[in-house]
Amino acid sequence: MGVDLAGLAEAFAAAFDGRTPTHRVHAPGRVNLVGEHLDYNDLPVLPMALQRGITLALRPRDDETVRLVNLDPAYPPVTFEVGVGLEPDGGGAWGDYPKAAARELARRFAVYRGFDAVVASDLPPAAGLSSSSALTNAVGLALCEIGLVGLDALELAGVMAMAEHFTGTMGGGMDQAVTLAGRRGHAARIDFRPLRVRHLLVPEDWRFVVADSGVRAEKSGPAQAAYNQRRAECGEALESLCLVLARDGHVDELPRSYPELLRAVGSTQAVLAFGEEYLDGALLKRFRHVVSEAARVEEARDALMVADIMAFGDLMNASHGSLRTDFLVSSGPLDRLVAIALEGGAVGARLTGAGFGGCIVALADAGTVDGVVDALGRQPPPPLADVPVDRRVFVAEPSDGAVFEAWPA
Ligand code: NG1
Repeated sequence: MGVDLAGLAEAFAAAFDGRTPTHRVHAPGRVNLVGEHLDYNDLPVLPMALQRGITLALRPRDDETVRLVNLDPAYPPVTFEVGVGLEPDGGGAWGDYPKAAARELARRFAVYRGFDAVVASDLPPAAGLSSSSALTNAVGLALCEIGLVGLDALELAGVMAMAEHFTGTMGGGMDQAVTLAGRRGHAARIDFRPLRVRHLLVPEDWRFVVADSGVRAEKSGPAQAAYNQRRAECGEALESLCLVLARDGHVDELPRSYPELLRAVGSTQAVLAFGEEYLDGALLKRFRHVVSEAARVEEARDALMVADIMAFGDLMNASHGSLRTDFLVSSGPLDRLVAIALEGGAVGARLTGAGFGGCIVALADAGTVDGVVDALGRQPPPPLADVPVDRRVFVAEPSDGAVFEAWPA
């Protein structure tokens, strides 16, 4: 895999009157190792940027027009003017992601200058590897550089996280932060409000294997509604529990976020016990996932720092169980891939990203990783039966965040 730059330059010339690109932008996808559906609850997460992502070959223009030609013919060309009046096309249109970046940057920084670009990707789309954020961030970074807006990676990540709500998905800020600020060889421990990234070295002999289920979790139809519903349920659970705890004098002040609740009550176990006492049904399940997953992120950070691969694997397994039974975002195909990875020798495996489809991530060491890749490769999920193995299973390399640079001569 990887993007062929000569091919991109040729495609650029073919699309834009024989001209040559002047710049390359690359924004990586990401795989989340643990901490799912926590970012929009203001709780820390632990993803890493991938060696695969979105690449743009581009040339700035002197007006506000953006013209994008995607190398994948499934995505028709898109043209728009940078400005505050941009509206989403809806229905999962791929052009909504670049427009999201352009509208937000026009609104906040009065950028106007557009560009022509050819877009290439070596990420599977809608697979929980954050191809949509990679595209939004690549365009956002390009507009900032061309428009001389001096934001650092995390400032831009905060802006892009809000920008992406334009598409209708009320996501958190994980994808934008790791895509822009990831570091080669490291996972990123990301905190929110305020947004902060700490880079944690991934032990040299750990291997994270990504495998695609072939079930697309398009954030346009049901997956978007289900995602937004989960977010709303997490908020409702928090609010109703905090009101009861304040009313009954268990906390001095009304907590207004999950981190505030955890701080006010003092321990994960006590917060979970209050949840069991005062919540029920779907709200209890969503709450239990969020609070227990937050504890797993802390334990996973510790396991990473002392290179305890078995402990990290156990936490991934527990995360998957919680996402399956309490958060209800797994599926038969994802559960099957997790089982295959474990039978193949992985020490842990879980769905990664929002769920509903997409990919799993499994952990193995350097000595056993080939067995895991073989097991996953040998048993393709039915929608991917004819897809080459390197397009559905690969070993993730912790990679750097996005770059904007002169077109390589
Ligand atoms: P993916 O897997 O890319 O759909 C989504 C959200 C994240 C996060 C995860 C679940 C967007 C852009 N991304 O990611 O913020 O909430 O789900 O942990 O909405």
